[in-house]
Amino acid sequence: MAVAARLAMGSYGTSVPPSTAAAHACSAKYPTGTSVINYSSNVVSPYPSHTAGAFYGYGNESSDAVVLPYPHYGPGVHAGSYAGVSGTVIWPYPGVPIPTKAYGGGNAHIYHPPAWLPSGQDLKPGCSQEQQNGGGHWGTPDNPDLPLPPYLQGGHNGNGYPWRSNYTANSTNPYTSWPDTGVTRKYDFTISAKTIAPDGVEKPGIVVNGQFPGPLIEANWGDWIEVTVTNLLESDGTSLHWHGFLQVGTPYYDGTAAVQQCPIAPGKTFTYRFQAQLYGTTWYHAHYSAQYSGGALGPIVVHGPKTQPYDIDMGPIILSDWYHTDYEILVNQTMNAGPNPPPFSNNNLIQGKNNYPCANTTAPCTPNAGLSKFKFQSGKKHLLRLINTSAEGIEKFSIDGHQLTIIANDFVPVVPYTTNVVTLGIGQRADVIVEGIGAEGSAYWMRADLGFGPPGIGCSLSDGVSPVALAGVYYEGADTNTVPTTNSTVTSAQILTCANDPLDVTQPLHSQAPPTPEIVKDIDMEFGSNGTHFIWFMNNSSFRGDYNDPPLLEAALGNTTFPTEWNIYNTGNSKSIQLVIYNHWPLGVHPMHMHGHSFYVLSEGFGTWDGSVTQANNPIRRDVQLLPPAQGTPGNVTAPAYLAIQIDLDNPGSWPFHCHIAWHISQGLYINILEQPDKIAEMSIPSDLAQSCQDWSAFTSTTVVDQIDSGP
Ligand SMILES: [Cu+2]
Repeated sequence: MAVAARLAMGSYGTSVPPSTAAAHACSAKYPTGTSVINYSSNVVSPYPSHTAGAFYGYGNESSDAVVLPYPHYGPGVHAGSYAGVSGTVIWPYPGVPIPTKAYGGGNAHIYHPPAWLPSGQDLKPGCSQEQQNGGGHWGTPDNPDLPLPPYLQGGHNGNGYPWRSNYTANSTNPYTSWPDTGVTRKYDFTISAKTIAPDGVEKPGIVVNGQFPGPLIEANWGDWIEVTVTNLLESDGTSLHWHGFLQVGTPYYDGTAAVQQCPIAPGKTFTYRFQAQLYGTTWYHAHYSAQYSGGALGPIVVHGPKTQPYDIDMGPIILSDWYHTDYEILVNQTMNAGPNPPPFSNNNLIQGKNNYPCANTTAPCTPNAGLSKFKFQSGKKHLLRLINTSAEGIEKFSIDGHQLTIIANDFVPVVPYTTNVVTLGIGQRADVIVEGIGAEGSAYWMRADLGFGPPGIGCSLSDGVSPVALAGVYYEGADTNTVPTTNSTVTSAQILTCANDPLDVTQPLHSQAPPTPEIVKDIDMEFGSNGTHFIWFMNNSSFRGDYNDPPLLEAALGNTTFPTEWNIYNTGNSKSIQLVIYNHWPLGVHPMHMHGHSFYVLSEGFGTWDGSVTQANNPIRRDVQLLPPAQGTPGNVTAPAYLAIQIDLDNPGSWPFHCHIAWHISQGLYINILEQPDKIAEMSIPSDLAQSCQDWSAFTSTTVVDQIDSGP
């Protein structure tokens, strides 16, 4: 009997969800594929150290001939060297040409790179905020700064801070004690389908409150956050996950469909309520199939102790790769990958915006749709809260001429360190302080680069047309339509380093040594065919969930016997587990994410882990870490890559551990840690969980849900 029936209660309404798709167009339509403008300015590479014409495929600007970056590569394995970066191009799809295009595409010369401006145009946007992003304020120059003093009103203010001053970044163990302010921050969200044009190209998006990116959730450390989510999609379920939150005591509100809850049925509402037990920068996103890649995501800021001085909190900066195709089509393509390649992204966005060279698409496209803009102040310190919300890509973030001081990775404040480029895998965050070194009236480029390069050398699967997102940084007095003319000092070698910074570069501010683990578990990660599809296997089992039967709710009923394909690792009452993940596939970097925990990163490397720990008395902690590809080539792997992590098992629940590449979740690169099931069975589960399963069960009894992927 399904879990919904056994948790049965309440009745199912019959309301029909309204259609939210609306007619939509930006102001200035460009006749795509026509009108070649004679453009005589020099086309410059976005990175000076790239050889124009070689790496990014700049052609002879006086003719139409724009060459592919590596036209001689057919299927197979090739050694290559690009502007000082050498590596192996791996293309395992026989008979299929590498679908990578030249930077700017075939008509690159009619746009002024790097921002794809038609000749003579400045940065006055061609789209309204409503047309481009469905409303909201992300990326506009008046994008509000966050409050000073750096926390919200409400709570125990008598002692100076709402979370009381005896809770600090250095001395408080953030995983065992946190304040309770008694304040609840309430939000109402709808999830709906809507045509948006983040880069000027219209596409069917999935949006939160009509916007992409969705609205900001803001709270103080120790506050409660309550979000009421209504699903306005016509025929799809949904759920929202609150990335990085511990959810101690509320594991049923973690928001993973088919794991902790049934999906929210069309027309139905579900209320999440959880405490901000950690503080810093994070995001929420749909955790139902690859829905978030269509836009169902937004940022979260939890104000906590200020660990370093800064003057202005610029708020979240959301970085994401972007696809011009609807997410369900991309998931279908992914699930049929193997003989065919997986999807390649079409663009990259900062705050949900970038321009696009419209001649490369047949979809309605507005050139110079509008870049994001940020106002800086000379001599001031700016806090930037970077978040990689991509479906597939690694983001390399920089601001021309500026140094970036990292003060937190994910939800973990760290001893500050300075760099000129920040690397973020999907789901990773970095809080960085940037000194306002610019003069009054000056303008600089901010860049987010997908680390574009040939497969096996590049960091992301971009089609190559527009792998760099641009935004303008304007100092006081500057005209915010000015086109910056600055260059990047980030080198090709840095851009094509597809890994997090070395483990010994930083240390958590709150020092913690991992205990001797009670459980040590190796997980072998393989890519291969199950007979019909090419998918991922974790210890020979590819995850596939059941939307009608979440294991957390089964555990709450005392049942701990599960189908093999749910990939459940029951750790019983053990206190800690060491997971050593061995990646045996030589293509692609995997951002491995754990729910309900920040994990210790013990070690990373190739071959077999020898048990040595980097910074053993205080290893880095975070909730996502990049796992590199195996060494060698398909069919001839010479050494697996490994990532050794450790988790304190102090949080009863069913916690996903998975790769955060949306397509890899679909393909089953996913396990669940079932932690302290005895305690889960003693929890009282709020009745809205059962109601949600009843609603989903009723919906699926009349509508066949085509579960084309693993589920969550
Ligand atoms: Cu992956």
